[in-house]
Amino acid sequence: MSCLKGLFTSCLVLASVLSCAKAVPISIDKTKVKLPEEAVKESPQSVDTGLHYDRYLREVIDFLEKDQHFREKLHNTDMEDIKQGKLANELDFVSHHVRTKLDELKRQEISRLRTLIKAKHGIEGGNDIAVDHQALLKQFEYINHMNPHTFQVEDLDRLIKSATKDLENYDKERHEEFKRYEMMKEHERQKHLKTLDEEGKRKEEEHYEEMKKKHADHPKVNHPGSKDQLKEVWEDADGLDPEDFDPKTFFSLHDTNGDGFFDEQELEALFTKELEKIYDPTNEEDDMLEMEEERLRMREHVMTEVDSNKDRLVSLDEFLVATKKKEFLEPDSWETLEQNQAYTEEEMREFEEQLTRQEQDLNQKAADLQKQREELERQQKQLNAQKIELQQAVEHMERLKIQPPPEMHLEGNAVPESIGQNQPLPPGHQDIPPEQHNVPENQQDLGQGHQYIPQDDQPMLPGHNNQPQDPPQVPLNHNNVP
Ligand SMILES: [Ca+2]
Ligand SMILES: [Ca+2]
Repeated sequence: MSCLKGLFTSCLVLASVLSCAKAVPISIDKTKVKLPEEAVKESPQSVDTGLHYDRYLREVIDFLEKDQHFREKLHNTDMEDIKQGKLANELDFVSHHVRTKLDELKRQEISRLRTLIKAKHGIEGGNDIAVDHQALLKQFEYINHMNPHTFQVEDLDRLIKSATKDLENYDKERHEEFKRYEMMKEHERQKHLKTLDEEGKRKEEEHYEEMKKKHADHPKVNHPGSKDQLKEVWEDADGLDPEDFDPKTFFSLHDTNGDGFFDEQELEALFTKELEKIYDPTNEEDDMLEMEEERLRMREHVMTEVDSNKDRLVSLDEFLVATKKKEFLEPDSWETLEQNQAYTEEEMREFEEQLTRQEQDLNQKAADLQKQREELERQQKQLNAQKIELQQAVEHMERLKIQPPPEMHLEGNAVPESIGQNQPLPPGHQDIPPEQHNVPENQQDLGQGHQYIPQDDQPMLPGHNNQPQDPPQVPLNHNNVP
């Protein structure tokens, strides 16, 4: 939310990008400009439409502007025809050099999108799933993906239509986001109230109402775009005599990039003076995000009243026509933002439900994670136990290497006597049923109590003295002790 202002104040319409090849200085408060000369001296900054493909859009327009034929067509085609795709057809007549450049720009843009998709995919953790780049690229409607190597009429047409559509929805999205911000603010307030006792609650509510009242108490706000409003700018910001107010001079003073139009940013800058009457960043009761919403409302209002050809730009002619209307000379009072709640009760209820669902989802995920953690801990314990067993077995083997091995008559599965019943066995050890013991076949039918004595012809282990021991050794196995 905090980036709202930065993001949105840099927004400019496609129309202005198309109409003015020169860049617009954006971050200057035009109401603070004392003399027009100062504004002209400002080094121009890049226009940012706020669209994610802003750079591509601007580069395409910049190159097209270099073509004389196209430039002429661009300036002589009205916005409606541009939207209808008439301008895009002119691409067939631009020079080979410009076409080659556009092909290159498109390839770069596709490559950028691929990188984006890849990065996003990486973040989401799908490492070994094959990515269908072609399918994912299709979501970017402003590019024709059927011919990824060349820029054609279809590409220009898509770019213009997407940018127009996206920009038209831009304000709408801003309003929606602002509404969510306000509802979240109310949600947090209610949540805080619930943590308080009766006395605390009463005090908090009292304070809230007091702040609301304080915020609503401000000097009269002029109707945006009215003579009174512009005259205040003329007098306070431009330092000129109100008696000399002249619309034409006013227009050239505040058309800061000198392109003959008021674009959205130039218009918004005119409202700073009015907004300062309502909002002060040092006041607890003034929310600066609300101020930006108010600025947007003012700009939309003026555009609706003055921009008669709907190209999202106010030409000098449009402006002068507006200054003769009744709304300019005797406007209604302006209803400020706080006079209307940003959301309805129904919207708030839906918002709360949505929050509850999100909370439940989160809780479920937390529970699942806890389960996974417990399972991992259990597996870890098991592994540790196995490790200890293995270690003991290895240590035991080491001891066997140092001690002279006891008499053995088993090959392969011989287990030394010193292994007691309770000692751990090496992993993989299997108890051997008595009948499978490696006793020579001819000895197996001997009666109980018979103890096997190694035969002379059996290989002796080193150090073996070939004498029967007393008591003689029995192949010991922890479950084989009589
Ligand atoms: Ca301008
Ligand atoms: Ca216009």
